[in-house]
Amino acid sequence: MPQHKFGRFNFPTSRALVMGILNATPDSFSDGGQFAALDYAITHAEQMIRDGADILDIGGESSRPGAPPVPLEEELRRVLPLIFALRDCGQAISVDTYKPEVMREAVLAGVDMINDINGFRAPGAIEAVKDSDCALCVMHMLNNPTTMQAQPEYNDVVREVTAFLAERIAVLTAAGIDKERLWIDPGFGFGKTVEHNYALLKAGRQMVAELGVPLLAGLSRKSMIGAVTGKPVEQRLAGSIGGALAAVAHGAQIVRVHDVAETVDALKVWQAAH
Ligand code: 9MG
Repeated sequence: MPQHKFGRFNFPTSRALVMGILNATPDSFSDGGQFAALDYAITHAEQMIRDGADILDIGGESSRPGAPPVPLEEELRRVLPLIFALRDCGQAISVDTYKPEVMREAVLAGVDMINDINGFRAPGAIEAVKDSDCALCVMHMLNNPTTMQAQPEYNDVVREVTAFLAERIAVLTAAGIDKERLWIDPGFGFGKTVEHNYALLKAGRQMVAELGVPLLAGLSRKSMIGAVTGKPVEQRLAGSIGGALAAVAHGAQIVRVHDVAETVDALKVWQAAH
């Protein structure tokens, strides 16, 4: 049976996987401090596991447009205790970071995926992950989180994003990284208008066929959902489930979501109907 090698795990290719978003950003815990934030994140992770998440994606820095960068030491302080608390939880652990030093520590701590919104472009990023067996998610982003949404422009968004991903795959494999470890992600909302996002969503299968690498899609609660539904971020559950199913219909093998229980149920019904 064909499988995705994913760090310590082998996942079937016969169904889409659900990656639950686990924020280690203690914004709402300024009073309770670090331990309250850690406790809350662990409780949230345990709930996502009960809800059927295949992968937990731990992130210590928000990538929302305009979000301030987090210093290295602070990101490590947020992320590492969570990795240690969760690495033996039975599900795969991914770390969302673009910092090579965080990648190194995460790899040493035994995570299964590094999810880099910067496509492993930072100096030292490739060296940090090269000798591990982690899966690597290579995402496209135009510019950086501070500037990415300032009038993004492409002549042909699908062609340009595909070319970027092809170049990153070539660089990573030339460095000795097995192509089987790689995942591609068009980076919905990262330097794209609503039209760009939907053009990329519809081009999922074409990108997978062209690049020969499986696709991870993250649309959950994003503005591309709000633009179509007219709903604010806290009312985007149904739209996000629609987006997750659309992404899978267009070839995604992992969907990165906030609402794990609802997405897992929707995908079970989807799967039963195929
Ligand atoms: C961290 N992060 C936020 N949005 C994301 C997306 O769409 N894909 C990936 N891989 N990571 C994301």
